[in-house]
Amino acid sequence: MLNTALCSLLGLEYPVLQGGMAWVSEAKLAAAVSSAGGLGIISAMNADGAYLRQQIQLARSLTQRPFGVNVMLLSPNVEEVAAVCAEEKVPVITTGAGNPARYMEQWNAAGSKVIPVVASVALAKLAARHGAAAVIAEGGESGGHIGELSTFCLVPQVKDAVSIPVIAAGGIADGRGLAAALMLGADGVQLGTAFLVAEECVIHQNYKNRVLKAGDTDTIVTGRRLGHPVRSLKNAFSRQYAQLEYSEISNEELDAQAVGRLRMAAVEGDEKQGCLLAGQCAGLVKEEAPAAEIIRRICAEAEVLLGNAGRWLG
Ligand code: TUI
Repeated sequence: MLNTALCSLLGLEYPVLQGGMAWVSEAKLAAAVSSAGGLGIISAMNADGAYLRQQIQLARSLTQRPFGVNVMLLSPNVEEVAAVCAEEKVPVITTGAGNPARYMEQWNAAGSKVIPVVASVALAKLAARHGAAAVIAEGGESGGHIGELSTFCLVPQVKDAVSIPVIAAGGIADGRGLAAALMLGADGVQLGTAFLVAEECVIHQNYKNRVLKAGDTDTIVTGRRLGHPVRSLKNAFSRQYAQLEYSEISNEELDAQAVGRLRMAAVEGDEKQGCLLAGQCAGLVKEEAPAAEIIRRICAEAEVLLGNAGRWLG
């Protein structure tokens, strides 16, 4: 049985978080992950406070276990969403795509455990100073908005810099990844891509099929020109966007190309013109399964690997 500092901090059976992914991480998936003994997370994405409140209430009706909300700090509704998290006393709040310092006092006062996603040692230290309960060190292997460092290099450096638990994210989709993350000093992992194919995940089947079919070189990073690199599966949209980044099109026009593309992929199932966010580990994701099975399989695999690790000694 895997038992880390993260399990006791958050009251989990398994040291596994489900990433907060726009149009993916809805109450149904979050509740399934939490009920299975991991930590499910609802994505507030760019939605307003009313949507988030309804999702929180839905999750509360579906599971007795703790769950989290992910606040995307670039959201136009971030102030409203931050206030709803505090009012609803959400057990865990994760943040992404920015510096959460200005909200942390409010969230800590509400009794929430705040766990920012960090892509650097500097932001990890800052988060710890502002009272973070843990940090998620996310490497650039992950899907969606990414930083510069790889998981392999980021996690141990963050571990050395802070004394709170560290959760590794980016590139982890099986027991080997979980075992390796623990060896790098992590106290748990956050998985995104692996949960795209959970049975409780509401995204369109076309999106799931693209993830299931993906190989090792099927992701691409776009958006560097605008300062927000994003990893997604290669398709007509992402290839065309990559080309436009090197054209003379204005930044405003380039930005406009991306509007509505996540919804197009996740809700409409447009696998050519939608933006299919996924990490480099998509090539490891081979079959649909209930969230509980995904978690149990990955943890069981890691337990075997860690149990056998002594054979390399002496
Ligand atoms: O946030 C994510 N993944 C996301 S957000 C998203 S929506 C979006 N769309 C267009 C542009 C940007 C976002 C899609 N996927 N993951 C967590 C994450 N946070 N990854 C990397 C970071 C990060 C990067 C730099 C966090 C902080 C940071 O530093 C900011 C600072 O101000 O120091």
